[in-house]
Amino acid sequence: MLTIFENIKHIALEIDKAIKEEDLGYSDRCNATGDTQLKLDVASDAIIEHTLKSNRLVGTIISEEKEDVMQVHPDGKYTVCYDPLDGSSIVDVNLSVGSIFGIYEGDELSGETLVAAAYVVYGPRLELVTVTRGEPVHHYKCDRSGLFTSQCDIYLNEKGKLNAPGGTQKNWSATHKSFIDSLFAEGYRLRYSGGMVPDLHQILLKGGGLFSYPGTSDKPDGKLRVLFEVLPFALIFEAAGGEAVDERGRRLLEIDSGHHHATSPCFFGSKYEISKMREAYGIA
Ligand code: P6P
Repeated sequence: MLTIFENIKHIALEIDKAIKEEDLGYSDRCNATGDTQLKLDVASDAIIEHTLKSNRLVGTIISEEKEDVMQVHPDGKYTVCYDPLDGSSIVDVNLSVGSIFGIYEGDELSGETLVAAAYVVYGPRLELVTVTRGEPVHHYKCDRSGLFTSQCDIYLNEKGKLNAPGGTQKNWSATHKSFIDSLFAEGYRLRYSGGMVPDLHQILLKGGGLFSYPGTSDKPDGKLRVLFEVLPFALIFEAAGGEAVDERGRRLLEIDSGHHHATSPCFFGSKYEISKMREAYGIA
């Protein structure tokens, strides 16, 4: 496992360089869900594929940017699902973006087989967060020599102050709108950039709050992908002492992951905010 985290450090340095040096324009290709790919999406995907293929522990890789599953090493123990450059559409306005990795044991991909997760933040500083099931959430900052130096482990407070409400507000349910408004009425601060990685990283480092991407009238199953985005952050938030649930209040790590590109409504937060969500949604 650790060598996969070492691979991710190398990937982080390579993609960070690509973001700063390469063309931000669109390619002539679409991804698995029909979005036109940026040249950076394609470059980031290629960097990750090339690097993970060198690791014999990796049996299979699945990219959010590709339809097909890629067999790498037949005796490899892990399947790595990744979103190469999440939020890439905000790179051109110089906002932070990230890469997200879910490391699953075997070929059965679910919250139960997710044994580790990691994300990289490409921001003013290059940062990495990793977790192995049952262990604390580790945080690293990259120094000028390209070394990832360990910071304090990440823990969420019982209650936070930040509210990151995703999705088009005119398409929210009345229940969701009333819940989000109730947090603002309690004095929560709006913190939403449109990049899942920096928005969740901020809540983790600031000790808590709520990130939500609900089912909406235009996207009833939400927008965020289960294998590549939702489950990795669910493992991280639970390891940090928070909760990660769907719109029925079920632990995201226990939902049926469905097909590879399935999405799910998702709520990530400190315990207080998730209890308020359950109350607002009428969940026991
Ligand atoms: P909306 C970026 O496109 C992304 O997949 C996530 O990084 C982000 O949290 C979400 O979509 C933003 O979506 O609909 O709120 O703009």
